Amino acid sequence: MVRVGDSTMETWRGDITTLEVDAIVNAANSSLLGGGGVDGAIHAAAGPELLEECRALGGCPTGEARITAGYQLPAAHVIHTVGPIYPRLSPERAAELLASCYTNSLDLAAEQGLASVAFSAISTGVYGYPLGEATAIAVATTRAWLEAHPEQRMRVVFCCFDARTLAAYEAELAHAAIN
Ligand code: AR6
Repeated sequence: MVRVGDSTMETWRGDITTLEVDAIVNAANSSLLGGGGVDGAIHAAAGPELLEECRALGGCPTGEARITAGYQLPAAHVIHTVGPIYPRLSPERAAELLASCYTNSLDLAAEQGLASVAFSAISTGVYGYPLGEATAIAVATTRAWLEAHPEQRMRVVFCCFDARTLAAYEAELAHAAIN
């Protein structure tokens, strides 16, 4: 665990749909109407009311975020963010958009008065973002946000579904802890 003022960043390995936090962050697509990967798992576990609420939102541009209730999930809310599709963009533009996903998700969490947020590894699955680069952006952007919002006392969990993702986040957090 890494402390940033009164806030923390930590890793956790497993299925994000089992986490009892104020919000889990979904790696959605711009339709917000569900899909495969973590998005499919979240919709399956939350139940059909989640899709109903998402439908009313009318989509979400890449890099932005929207919040819904968590319905049958142990998490109270779901923050849906749309990561960049890596091969379709320049690496610079992809990096900007991925950082926006983290910043906008944390902004939404703060606006709603939430104190614990678990992120999935946005864009690192079907959307093809190289894991090491995506992890560096996730940790650096979150850390910068926590430093800029010292009053928020946020617990941030990086949910890692597999060993490779966990290893990448562990390395990045170790780096963040000593720098
Ligand atoms: N809990 C936590 N992480 C998970 C879970 C889970 N249950 N299942 C998969 N992951 P991806 P993307 C990890 O492909 O790259 C969808 O179809 C997975 O191992 O879910 O942003 C959407 O609708 C990987 O580390 O998201 C979009 O169309 C991470 O979640 C598109 O995929 C992200 O992989 C979004 O692609």
